[in-house]
Amino acid sequence: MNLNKMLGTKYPIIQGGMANIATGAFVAIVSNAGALGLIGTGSMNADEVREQIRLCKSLTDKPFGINIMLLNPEAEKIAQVAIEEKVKVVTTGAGNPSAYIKSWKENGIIVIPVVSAVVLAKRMEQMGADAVIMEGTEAGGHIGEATTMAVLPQVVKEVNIPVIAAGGIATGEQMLAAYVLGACGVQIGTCLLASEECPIHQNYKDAVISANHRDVVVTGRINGTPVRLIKNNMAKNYINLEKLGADKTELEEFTLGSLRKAVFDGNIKEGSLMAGQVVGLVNEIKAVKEILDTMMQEYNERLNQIKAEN
Ligand code: TUI
Repeated sequence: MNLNKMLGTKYPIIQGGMANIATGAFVAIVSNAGALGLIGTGSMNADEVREQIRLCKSLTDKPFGINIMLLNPEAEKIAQVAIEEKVKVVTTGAGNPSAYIKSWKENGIIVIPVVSAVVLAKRMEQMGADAVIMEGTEAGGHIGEATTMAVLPQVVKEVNIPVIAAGGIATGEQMLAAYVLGACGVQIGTCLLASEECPIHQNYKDAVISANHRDVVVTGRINGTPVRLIKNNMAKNYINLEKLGADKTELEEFTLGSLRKAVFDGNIKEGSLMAGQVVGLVNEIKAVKEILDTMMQEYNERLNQIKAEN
């Protein structure tokens, strides 16, 4: 499957719908640069989502979508806003979107759930999803257990819909690897944090640029909401709270509240600096367009090099 044909994009690249980060304005920049931007509706309410969709429409005539984080209590209302606002693409995360897929499809929306295991990918295919994004545990934010390398090909083998790879992808070489494993496109997040246009605090960007892969850790392994982020005071406190038996809701609120501290206040000690294991490859701030163009150029160069050498 050609993802550009399915989505109407220039590049088969989707920008992850990062909560509190991927605003309508940022998404328009990403879509104008050739990828599919996704508004990260995270913990927004339905009115805020509508506002961001309208803002994005006013800034681009290129295709874009929204990501619905299913732990959001407003998820059902946001699912309806997507229909009312005629959003082209909906992706979902952190849960099972089965209840909404039929009505999205009846309204002509392209539905692409994010999954982190083969079983959910199969269920999404049965429910009528157009494609799935297989997100490996290398990713930043809320994650599953499976790696991109080991489980992406298992998803490709088990479903007949297109599979997009996420988690561990920041370069054209990694994108090519995902294609070799059967993906027809990639979703990226961490490398876009280090863009000039990304609306996060400069301190967050600086932390991403200076971090290496051992600086990211996973909180929430005990309570069942694993989140990958850059290690700091907050992460250490969280892991301690967990060990003391804090309940899941308390910890989820703690994480979402601290994401805002990182994104808006630049509080790198107490904020939740969500990022994936690829941070070690992200070492400078570039324009979104340059990040995307470079990725495609690397992809083509490595592909040609492999062909020439064999
Ligand atoms: O959703 C993400 N990444 C996120 S969401 C987020 S906001 C948040 N903050 C604190 C706690 C929770 C969320 C930050 N990063 N990625 C997509 C993703 N979806 N990864 C894993 C999953 C997933 C997990 C379980 C998808 C489906 C699923 O289904 C469980 C079921 O019901 O079968």
